[in-house]
Amino acid sequence: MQIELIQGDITAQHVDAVVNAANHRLLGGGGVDGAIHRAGGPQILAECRELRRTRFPDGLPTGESVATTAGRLPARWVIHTVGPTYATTKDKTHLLQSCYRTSLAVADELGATSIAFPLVSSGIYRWPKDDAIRQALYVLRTADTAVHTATLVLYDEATLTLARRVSDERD
Ligand code: AR6
Repeated sequence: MQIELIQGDITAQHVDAVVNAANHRLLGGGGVDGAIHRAGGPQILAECRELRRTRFPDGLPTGESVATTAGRLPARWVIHTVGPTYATTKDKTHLLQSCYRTSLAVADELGATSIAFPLVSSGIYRWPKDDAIRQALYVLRTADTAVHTATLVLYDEATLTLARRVSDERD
């Protein structure tokens, strides 16, 4: 799988599937979640409500992912995932990794071959950006998936610079 690091807005990505940094309720929020629902229109929220009613009455668990169509976005699907909130007292790394892993599994089920991820948990959920990038790259580099291209979309230039630095760490 090819991994690309770019600076940009997740809602503008021309890929099969964009990932939403959602929450358990699946009913919208701030950050990426707000941007996706604003740009994608009411169809996405209607499908999220239906998912809550049918498959996830108690909400989508942390680390899990589920797809809807993408409304007015250029992508075909939105894959909603729930990142962990950061806590110094508890290591939730496996849950953050799980967001990327389960999103790729959903992409495979959909037949999506290109996917764009935001830096899950690194905004409102306060995960340190360098480690959020490290965990994302670890999963993307080791994933067993039919996805051809994964784009990690960094919101600002400083985060893109950081991502390039973290990406070079391994050698
Ligand atoms: N495109 C790409 N990246 C973005 C965009 C955008 N349009 N907007 C923000 N970012 P966050 P989380 C970056 O807070 O930490 C919501 O209320 C941002 O700078 O969107 O997982 C949900 O409903 C940061 O680096 O997601 C949940 O309640 C990264 O995307 C909660 O926030 C993720 O920031 C989830 O918090």
